[in-house]
Order: sequence, then C-alpha cells, then structure tokens
Amino acid sequence: MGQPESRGDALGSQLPPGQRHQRGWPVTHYGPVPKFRPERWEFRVFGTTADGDKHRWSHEEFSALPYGTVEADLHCVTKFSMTGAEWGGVHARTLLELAPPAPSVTHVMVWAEYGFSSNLRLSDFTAERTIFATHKDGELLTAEHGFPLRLVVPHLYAWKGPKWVRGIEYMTADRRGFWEERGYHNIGDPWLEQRYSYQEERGDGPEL
Ligand SMILES: Nc1nc2c(c(=O)[nH]1)N[C@H]1C(S)=C(S)[C@@H](COP(=O)(O)O)O[C@H]1N2
Ligand SMILES: [Mo]
Repeated sequence: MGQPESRGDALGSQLPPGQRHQRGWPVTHYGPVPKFRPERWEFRVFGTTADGDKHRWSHEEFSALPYGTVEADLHCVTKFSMTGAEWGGVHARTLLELAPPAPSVTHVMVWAEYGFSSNLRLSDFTAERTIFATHKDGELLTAEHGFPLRLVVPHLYAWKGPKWVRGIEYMTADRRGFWEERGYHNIGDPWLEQRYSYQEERGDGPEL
C-alpha cells in the first residue's frame, strides 16, 4: 500500500476529510485583537536572507507592492471550513523575490502581533497560492479577521496563516511555531488530516 496522497491545493466542492461547511465567517484566534497603528507598523524580513540584511516595509510601502488574488478555502483544525473566498494581497513569491532567502534556507517562521508565530516549509511558503492578504472578496479585512495583513496558505490548515502578520524569518532548520509547540501537527496538511503532533511521523518535525 502506498502512502495517502495529499490533494494539495486542488480546488473543488470537496472538503478535506472530517471537515464541514460553515456558513458565514466565524472569528477564531487566541488572545486579543491588536490595535493597528500605521505609523508603528512595519513588515520585516529577517533571518538568513541572501544578502545578510534585514528588509522592511512601512505600511505605505507595503500597500504599494504588486496586488494579486487567490481563491481559497479556510480549513480550521476544529473542523469547520469557510469556502469560496477570494483573497487579495501580495503573493508570498513576490516578497521572496524582493527579499530572497540564502540558498541554505529550508523553513520560514511567520511572525504576527503579540509573538504569535507559525512555521512553514520553504516549499509551503513559495507555493503559488500562498498570499499575504489585505482583502477578502474585494473588501479590506476587518480587525478581527487580521487587518491590516494576514497570511493565507490554501493547502494547509488555517492556523498556518497568522492574522496580524508582521514579518517572516528565514531559517536554516525547522523550529515549531505557537500552535505547533502546543499539540498541533508540524506540517498541517488537511487532506492528510495532519491535525495533531502525536500523528507526526519521523521527519515531519523537530523533536517535541
Ligand atoms: N495571530 C493569529 N492568527 C491566527 C490565529 C491566532 O490565534 N492568532 N488562529 C488561526 C486559526 S486556528 C484560524 S482557524 C484562523 C481563523 O481565521 P478567522 O478568524 O479569520 O476565521 O486564523 C488563524 N490565524
Ligand atoms: Mo483554527
């Protein structure tokens, strides 16, 4: 028997196993909703960058980056899915070209307000549909849903996409983020139902 295969980011009416449709768009996160202060906000790319420098964008600069859209569902690990959203914002690939990682980089830590974080394999980050969203269905995100910026990684569970994201760190080894340290799966592929860290197999993540 072969390994089950991931559906990846295939679109369709089908939901990942164990998920059910949720009408509307619930708000799900840990902790308070941060207040947005445009003059204090910046987006930072740091860690093992190709040129060894940190890169930063003010809110005004970030807003001027090339805008793209992606259609994607949100799958919460608590088993509801919000489907059919069109996300607008800056593709992760765009940022990667503007501030490239060194060749030794294998993983990315995505950092948000209050120290919330989530780790991704570089390949998840560079996936075609991974997007730093400012908009949903043509409207600016609301504060509860991550304004001014959230990450959407269509092919992974929604906790892999921090709301109120403030930057990324290029890493040369994997390190667990906030939920990945607290019992959730290090990779988090919903098509493989990788919900909890106890399901991890060797090679899926750093020792717990
Ligand atoms: N900063 C931050 N981002 C977060 C979370 C969080 O606790 N903090 N929760 C994640 C989880 S578990 C889900 S399901 C989605 C929910 O997004 P929504 O509230 O816009 O539906 O946000 C994700 N992003
Ligand atoms: Mo979630």
